[in-house]
Amino acid sequence: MKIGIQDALLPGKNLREKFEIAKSIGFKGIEVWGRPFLEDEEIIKEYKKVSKDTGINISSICAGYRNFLLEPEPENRRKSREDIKRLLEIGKELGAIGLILVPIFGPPKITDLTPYKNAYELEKELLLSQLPEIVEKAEETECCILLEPLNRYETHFLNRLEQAVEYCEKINSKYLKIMADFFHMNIEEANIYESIKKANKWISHIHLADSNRILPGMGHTDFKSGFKALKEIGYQNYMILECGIPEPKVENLKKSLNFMEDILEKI
Ligand code: LER
Ligand code: MN
Repeated sequence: MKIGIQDALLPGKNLREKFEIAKSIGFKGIEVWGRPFLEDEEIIKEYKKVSKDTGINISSICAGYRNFLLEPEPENRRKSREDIKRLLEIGKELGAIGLILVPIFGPPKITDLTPYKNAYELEKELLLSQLPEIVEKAEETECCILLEPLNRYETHFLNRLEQAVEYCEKINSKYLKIMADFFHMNIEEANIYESIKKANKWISHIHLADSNRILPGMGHTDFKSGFKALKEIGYQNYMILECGIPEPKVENLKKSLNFMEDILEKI
C-alpha cells in the first residue's frame, strides 16, 4: 500500500516545493484536483515535469468536472460527461490510476415521479444509463472511474461501499471501481472491516482521515481493522490523505505517516 496526499494540503510555496516536501516526508503519491487541468492545459505539462523530476507519482484525480451526472438538465449532465471523459484522458497523461466520481452532492435534484418511480429510483437508472459512455472512455484510457460513497450529510445517493459495488457489478468493467474513504466509512459503515472485505476486488483507491477529519492518529477511527481488511483483500494501490493538518504541518504529517506505517507493519 502506497500512502500519499492531496497536493492542496501540502505546505510549500509552489508545486515543486510541495512535491519535494511530500517526498522528504516519505509520501509515495500525490492526488490532484481536476478542475485546473480543464481550464489550462499548460498545467498538465507542469505537473508531469515536477512529478518526473521529483520521482513522486500522480496517484489520482479528485473530481473537478462541471455539474453532476444526476442533475435534472440534460445539458448539465452532458457537460459533466464531457469533462469526465476529458479528465480520464488527462489522467492517462499524468499516469493517474483513476478519476474520483461523486454522482451528486446533497438531496435529489430531479423530480420525484411517485407513484411511477421515486427520485432515488430514477437517479439509479439515470446513473446506469450514463455509465457505459464514460466507462468506455475509462477502458480506452486505462484510467478508472472511482465511485466514491460519501456520508449522509454530503449526499443522499451513495453512502456505503455496498451501494457503489452494485454499479460495478452491473457494468462489470476493470475500469469502473470504487474508492473507500475512511472518514465517510466511519460514519456510514456498520463495520469497516466487513464492508471492505465484501467490496473486495472493486476497491481501487482509498482516502484517509481520522474520525474528526484531521490526520490519522488524531481521532478515534480504528485504522487497524480497516488496514487489516485491505491487507487481506490484497490491496496494493494508493491511500491518500484527505484531511485537515494541524500545525506544525510537516511534523504532524511525519507523525501520522509513522502511525500508519507502524499499523501496516504489525497487522
Ligand atoms: C468529500 O467529502 C470527499 O470525500 C471527496 O473525496 C469528494 O470528492
Ligand atoms: Mn474523499
